[in-house]
Amino acid sequence: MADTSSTDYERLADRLGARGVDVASVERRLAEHRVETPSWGYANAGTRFGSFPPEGLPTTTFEKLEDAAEVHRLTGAAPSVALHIPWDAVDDYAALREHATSLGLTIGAINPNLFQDQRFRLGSLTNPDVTVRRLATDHVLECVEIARELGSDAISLWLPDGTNYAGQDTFVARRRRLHETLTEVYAAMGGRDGNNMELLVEYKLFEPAFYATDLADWGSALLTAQRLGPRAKVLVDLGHHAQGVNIEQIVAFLADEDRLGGFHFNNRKYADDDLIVGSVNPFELFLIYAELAVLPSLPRLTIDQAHVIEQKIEAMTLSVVNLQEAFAKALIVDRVALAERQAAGDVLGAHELMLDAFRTDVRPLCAHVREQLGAAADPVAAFRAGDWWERLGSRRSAVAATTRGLGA
Ligand code: LRH
Ligand code: MN
Repeated sequence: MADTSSTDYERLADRLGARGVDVASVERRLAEHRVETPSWGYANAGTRFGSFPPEGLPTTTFEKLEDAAEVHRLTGAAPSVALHIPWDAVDDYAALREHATSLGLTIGAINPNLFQDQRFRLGSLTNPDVTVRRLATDHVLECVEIARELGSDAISLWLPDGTNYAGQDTFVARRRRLHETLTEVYAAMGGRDGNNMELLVEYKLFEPAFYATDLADWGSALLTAQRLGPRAKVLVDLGHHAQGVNIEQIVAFLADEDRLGGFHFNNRKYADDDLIVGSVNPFELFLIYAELAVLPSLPRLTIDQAHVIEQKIEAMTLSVVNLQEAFAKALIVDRVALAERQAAGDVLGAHELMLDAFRTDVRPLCAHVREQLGAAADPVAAFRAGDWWERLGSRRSAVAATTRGLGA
């Protein structure tokens, strides 16, 4: 990223001010913008065709938090980390919570894992076998207890359940089983010691099921959330839609129903590719933020990516920067002129106002806000020039080498 000096910032602030933008309020909202990074984004990730674990990979949840703290240090906007159970299970959750606090982090949403246990072959919370449903429900209830121990206020539930062949099971029977098991989970999340934990219901069009997925789209997730109660909301993963689906419209509708619980930000060209958010379709990301910018408050903004070949901390840092820039562009849309042109039926006039904002280079503004937060003007350059390897990476790889018996 070019060196965005203070003069670039002043020039941009003047131009925006001249355009009627309240720059101070834009900076305030940018400074409040908070992203949750996923513990699994720092760990080894691959495709079914393989993985390429780099040197210095974190191997414990404690180490994953250290890398997350690096991203927060660089961007000033990533103070919480989502965990996945059992991938991040530890013996002492109080110690983990302490470690997070010592790193200036909090624990975000807790993600149960209903897709790896062999007993979930025919489903987890929807499985025809009541003993398997019991098992799956108990796993989610265990995650609720873990969330309490870690001070987390959300369970982020992705249901992989579905079928692979017509006739394998009955759609409505599965749906009834899901509502029965989720009702128990929802009840267990509420009320005690006043913390009202939120249940985030994540839908996905397909995979691992390839005929029917029980929560395949926003509609089925919304109906399920509405049936459970006000603390159940829908989570939008950008990689979980059919090609051509208008995600920003889904976001607007869910927010209008007060059921927009959060996001799993990433990007895709083909299917659930889990690439860096904004790396394939930055205009779509801008349009999603254009819907968020008019809301009284932002929902949970979590990244959910798999960094298979790229340096994981740099990838996460660039992702947070892309989200900051998308929000900044959305905040400078001339809403007054937009409403006028929409009312006047000035189709392209309205569209061009969106393009004006999207085409504005907001990097000096984001750099300025990050510096105000005590973070790096250019986080990616700061990481590349930084000493993460000396401080953390090299130590881990030395430990890994000895444990691999490769010696120094
Ligand atoms: C499923 C998913 C879900 C996670 C997993 C890591 O595709 O998006 O959110 O649990 O990825
Ligand atoms: Mn996801």
